[in-house]
Amino acid sequence: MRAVRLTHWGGPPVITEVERPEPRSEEVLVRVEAAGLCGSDLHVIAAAPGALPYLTPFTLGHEIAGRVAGSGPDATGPPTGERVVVYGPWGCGRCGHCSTGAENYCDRRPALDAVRAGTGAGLGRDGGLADFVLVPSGRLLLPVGDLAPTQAAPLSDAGLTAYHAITGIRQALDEAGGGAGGASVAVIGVGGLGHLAIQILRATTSAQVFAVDIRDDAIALADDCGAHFGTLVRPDTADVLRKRSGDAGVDAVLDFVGTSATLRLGVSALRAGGQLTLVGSGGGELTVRKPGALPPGLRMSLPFWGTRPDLERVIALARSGAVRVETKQFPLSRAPEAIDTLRSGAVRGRAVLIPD
Ligand code: FEH
Ligand code: ZN
Ligand code: ZN
Repeated sequence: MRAVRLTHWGGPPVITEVERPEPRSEEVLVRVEAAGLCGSDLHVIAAAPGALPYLTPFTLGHEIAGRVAGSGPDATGPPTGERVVVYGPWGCGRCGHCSTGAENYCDRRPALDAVRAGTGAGLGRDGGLADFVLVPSGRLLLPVGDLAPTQAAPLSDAGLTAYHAITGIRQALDEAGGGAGGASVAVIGVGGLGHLAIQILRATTSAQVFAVDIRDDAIALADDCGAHFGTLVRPDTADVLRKRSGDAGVDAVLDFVGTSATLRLGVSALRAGGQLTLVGSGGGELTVRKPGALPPGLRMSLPFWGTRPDLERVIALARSGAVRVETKQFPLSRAPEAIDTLRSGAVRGRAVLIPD
């Protein structure tokens, strides 16, 4: 089978012919029908030797949809032929967090990384930029019904991460809902995650949604996704957002970029007691000091990926038609081109690769 593999740190991903894995014990083999590309893939590809607790070579791809193609004798989960998405954070499956489906916060992650077990598919373990992917357990597979695979795959990472980030601001939105204009949320970065966050906010909250990006076509996408207002980044963007929110400031900011500039913009637009959620891995920094310039009562969170119950909910939203993924599709054979296109910022929505 073909697999897009990181053969050594600092090298380019290479489409390689490898043995199709045989599922044993609880393992399940999935025939990949679509696999999304993520900004984190770019970070993994660019990582210096030793920066990540993963051993090369391994196959990339942590945003996967396909059909169950076989399973080991002790496997559970969806039957052969069922179309599924892969829940990507592969935890120990037994600790306090994993037992509630929050394998994204597995208590044993350091120990798993120490034995080079990796974060999950495409993140130290062989992932789904391939014809097949081997999943450690059927508990990591969620059925998607009649969703197209190119719509389903992005839900497992972009959709799940956006949904989980929004669960963390619901309290701030509920507390603010009684205000004059109701609650308001700024979505900074309208890419693969941001465009889905806008749709999830519109489908599950009554908040006013304001989108911010540096690209005209991203602001147009935000509008298509139901944002009440969109603006390019300008020197006065924080003031523009504060005015839009009724002068007090927005109740929550979802920063899907995560640079020092977007963090500064976020806290400048927030009202007192507001919630800043840092999702993007832009490597930005924010000085937290008292006394200081941050809004009083600031609440901050750094969510990571999402839980299995979150993924069930975002699949249900997509199946209801409330969430639709904007995709730019590539055949698997053009994976290097897809990666370069993502890196150049030229992907509107999410890049998805399809085994050709
Ligand atoms: C995965 C692994 C490591 C860092 C970040 C991520 C995200 O892409 C998951 O959504
Ligand atoms: Zn990702
Ligand atoms: Zn665990």
